[in-house]
Amino acid sequence: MSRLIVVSNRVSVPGPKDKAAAGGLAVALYAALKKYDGVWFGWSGKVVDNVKTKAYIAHSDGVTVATTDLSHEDYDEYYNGFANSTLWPLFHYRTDLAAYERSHDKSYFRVNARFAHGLAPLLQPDDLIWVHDYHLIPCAEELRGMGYEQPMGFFLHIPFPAPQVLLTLPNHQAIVRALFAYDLIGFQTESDLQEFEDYVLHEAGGEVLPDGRYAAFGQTVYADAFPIGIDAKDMSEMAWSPEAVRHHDRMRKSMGERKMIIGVDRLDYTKGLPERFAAFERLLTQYPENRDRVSLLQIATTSRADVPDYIDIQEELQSAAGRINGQFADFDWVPIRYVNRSYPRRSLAGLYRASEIALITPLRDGMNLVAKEYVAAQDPEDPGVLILSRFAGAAQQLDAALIVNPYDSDAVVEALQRAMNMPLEERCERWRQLFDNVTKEDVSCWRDDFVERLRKVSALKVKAVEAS
Ligand code: GDG
Repeated sequence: MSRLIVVSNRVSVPGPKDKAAAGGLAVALYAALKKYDGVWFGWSGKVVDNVKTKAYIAHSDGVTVATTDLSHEDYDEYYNGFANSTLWPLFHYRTDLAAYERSHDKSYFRVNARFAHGLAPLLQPDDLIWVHDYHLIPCAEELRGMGYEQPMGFFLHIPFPAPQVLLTLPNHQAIVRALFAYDLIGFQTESDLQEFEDYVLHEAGGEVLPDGRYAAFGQTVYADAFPIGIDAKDMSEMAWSPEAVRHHDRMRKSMGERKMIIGVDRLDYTKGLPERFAAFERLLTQYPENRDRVSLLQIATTSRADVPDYIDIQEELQSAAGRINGQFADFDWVPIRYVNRSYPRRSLAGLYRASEIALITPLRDGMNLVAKEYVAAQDPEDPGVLILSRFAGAAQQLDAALIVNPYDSDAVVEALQRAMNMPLEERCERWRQLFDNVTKEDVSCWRDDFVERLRKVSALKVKAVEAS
């Protein structure tokens, strides 16, 4: 059996026993690495003065963990620069925020080359390589340039933008060409796949071959949608763990008879938080009976705190929450509980279960795992209502949610009003459909589908080479 090599910007090894500390994705990837005697390669999280190409190696549970550092220049220009200030906003349709610097573009390719050089000595001929996300698109192209022919797959966790948006990126062609060095590209949704296809056909002068491969830049690649899932069983169980029960009870006690709307997001301008606060404010204005009847708990974990746009969004939200609370709060009721910290996963599971409504309204999101976690954590006897943005990848699977356009404040208010008053029977019916999807299409299913498909397409490639 071939080994699995996972390459991602950050390596996130779950603790020896405590699954609850790590996210479902890290646990699922790690489980596969254990099964296939694998290697996890990525950035150590350290920024140092002198970077060595040779990776640091550690072993844990039969998994080889290989990490490399970044220099200060790499961190500024590759990580904060091209990855998080160019590709991230642009792939989320925020051309207004996407900054482009040729020097950052160069650094992006340079760091990818160094990752490839760090990984290369660890590779064996029949390894299967799976690269993750927008930080590392050129990784396979670098490895191919060095003569490595192993099967290589790439999964994009964020949306693939419409061609007209992608064209605003001066080096769009180099980025898409780099994708063609893989054997298989995985997108979150069919819509992302469609945008990729449009680019290949109409911008790269490529074609779709009869066997489904995409051909362009003198190369071919398979591509498909592999919607990522969560470890639903684990999240359902976690919602009844002692820590979850404690948080559930504490929150219910603090609310009395009132209802709670929950939002959990990394503090990021793609998550639609100012628009969410504005919609909640409008709910209190248009339907005053909701005052003193409902609160919004917004947990927003700080991320990328040294990118200026992230500082701006933090300030904007603090001031919006302060203004709305100043206008509507009473001595024993605060409309918005805005919390800038992160909670252990078990606590989060309890808070999900204690909330009657989840308001998940990103302006764009590759998938959105919080929507799925909320569903998994509900009490089947008395489930809450999920309100979900149509621009989250998850909306393409979770259509039994109340699907909203986050730019349409009135529509969000109507959905909130509907959720506040939804009878138990309808809540159960909707939740059952959502839960079935979340459990069936879980993270192991996503992982195994991708790895299996990568195996298949690379076997086809070998056959084609032998036949020629
Ligand atoms: C990217 C794509 C795609 C949040 N606060 C806390 C906490 N979290 C956890 C959530 C969830 C994860 O972080 C966030 O995942 P999302 O999917 O919502 O969003 P991104 O971070 O933007 O992830 C996204 C994903 O990759 C996977 O492909 O779905 O579209 O943007 O698991 O629970 N976890 C803990 N405490 C917190 O306070 N422990």
